Amino acid sequence: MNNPQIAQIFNEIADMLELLNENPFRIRSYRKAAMTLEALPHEIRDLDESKWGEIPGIGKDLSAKIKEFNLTGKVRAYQELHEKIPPELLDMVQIPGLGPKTVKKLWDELGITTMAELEKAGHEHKIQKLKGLGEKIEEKILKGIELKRKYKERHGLGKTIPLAQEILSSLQQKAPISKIDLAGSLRRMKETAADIDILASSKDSKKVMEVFVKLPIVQEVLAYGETKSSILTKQGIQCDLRVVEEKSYGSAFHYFTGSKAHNIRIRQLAQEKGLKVNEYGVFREEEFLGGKTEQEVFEAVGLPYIPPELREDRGEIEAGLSGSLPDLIELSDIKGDCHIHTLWSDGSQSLEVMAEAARKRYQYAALSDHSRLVGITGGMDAETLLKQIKVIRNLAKQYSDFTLLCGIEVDIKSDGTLDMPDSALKELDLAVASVHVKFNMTEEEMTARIIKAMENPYVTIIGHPTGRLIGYREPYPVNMGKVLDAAKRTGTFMELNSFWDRLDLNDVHLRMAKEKGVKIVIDTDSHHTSHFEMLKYGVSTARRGWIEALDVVNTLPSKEFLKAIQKKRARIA
Ligand code: DGT
Ligand code: CA
Ligand code: ZN
Repeated sequence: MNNPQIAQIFNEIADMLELLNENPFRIRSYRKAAMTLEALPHEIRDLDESKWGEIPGIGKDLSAKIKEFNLTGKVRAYQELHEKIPPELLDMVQIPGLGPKTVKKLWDELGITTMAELEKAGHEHKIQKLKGLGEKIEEKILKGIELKRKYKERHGLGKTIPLAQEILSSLQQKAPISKIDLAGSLRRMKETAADIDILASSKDSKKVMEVFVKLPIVQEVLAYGETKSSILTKQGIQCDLRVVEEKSYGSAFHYFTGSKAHNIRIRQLAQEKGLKVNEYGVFREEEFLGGKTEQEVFEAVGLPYIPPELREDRGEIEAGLSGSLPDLIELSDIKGDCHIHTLWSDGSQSLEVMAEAARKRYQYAALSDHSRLVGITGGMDAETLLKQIKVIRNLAKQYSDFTLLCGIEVDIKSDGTLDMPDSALKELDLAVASVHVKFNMTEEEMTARIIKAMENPYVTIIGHPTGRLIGYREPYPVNMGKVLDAAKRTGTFMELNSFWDRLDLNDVHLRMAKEKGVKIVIDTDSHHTSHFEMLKYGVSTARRGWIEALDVVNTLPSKEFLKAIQKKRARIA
């Protein structure tokens, strides 16, 4: 049991109650509890059971449900609700443009209970005729269905990595294992994965498999064998476990890490040397030459060790052969963060708490709340910003070992001007400028809009430059080549937003940026102290984009960093 699992159950209960038109107060209490759990900085199971009910937003009734789940792996109330509702309605709730209220309307008035029926009704333009809906929403729903189909069966890092870590540590605790590792696309830190691949070695693989198929997270056992088993977890994510002999561990580890394209290239290199490489080892004819470690595999084909994030056959083999592999950035290289929200806009914790949490991790950080334009985020106008600056500057004085900076996430309006006057922006240390509204522009218009924002001397960084939300919203159309050229010309930095459902810029764009000499800032976009953890996803994505520490501005120590962020203003202003 972990917090996200319980949060998901509570959210689904809330969705189902809403679909059944139940008491809004009850619905709200489930949603609030889910939010609390998602934001909790520690696992609730690590607290004493008697304390669960005291957590604000949980209470007696819901803590009893968590206990039930902890004991039995089930929540009766949840299962009973499931029986009353067609299962696909819950998937529909997740589609942009829909929500429990609209899904209920479609169910009541058009009798829609499946995704296929929903799509058909959309194509027949029946949705737009319902009261309160209309043509735009119908279009959005149809787009959402398509996107959902595209990402069906693929899961983001924020879902897979915590689950994989939980499975790894349960197996380590409960099974007789000598080695265990994450393989597949997750080890390569690809932004989405079809499944979780785990590799282990053991003297007693039978026992390992027995433990694996009985883990409490198992929903269904898909395959059960002595060397390979597969389970479907309660989260709906498949996990494969392979147990191999220790002498083949390295070659199996390399093989199952992939990617397939990379593996094919390695096999070809081996063939050219009269060797054979497969998941069992490196061979000449039938003679076993090695395979205990990945190093032995790479060495056999004349390559240095290639980090997993590069193994996509995007030039890493050539770079390895010519001795020009990049010296990839590491988590510990990051010295600061420029994108942090607080209660001054849509963050869920106070400015003081966020600053203190940032101090624990970084040498410097900028608090950067939203400007006004994004209505729902409760952003700041110029007057509020100036007030906030005073508060931050005052707080900053208290720190001797940490530089607290004043920033903002300012909206780029549809004409490319900013949602804050220069007279206020110039009081800041830096500004992240982002697009949050009016996504439906042509590529030309959007490109011009962002470039116009970069012409402003006070815009230090472009935030989440393509606006995508993985599995939920496609990037807006934008000519990245032109944007990056303008970034270079104006001395504007590009953000790599580390939040697992953004990872924006993506790996391909990052590599383009590097080639053009554009500098990157890796931010967390934290809205809660627990979000600083996102940094690891950002750094892995940077590694997938061949990024080195020297390509990233916030790897600089405080003094050099301050100089770097002042350079653009000094040049243009
Ligand atoms: P995914 O699961 O779609 O996110 O991506 P992967 O890369 O984890 O792919 P998966 O789970 O099908 O297989 C894991 C690794 O096993 C893959 O990266 C490379 C290796 N592999 C699987 N099938 C083949 C194959 O037919 N040929 C070669 N050379 N390698 C394979
Ligand atoms: Ca996989
Ligand atoms: Zn933003």
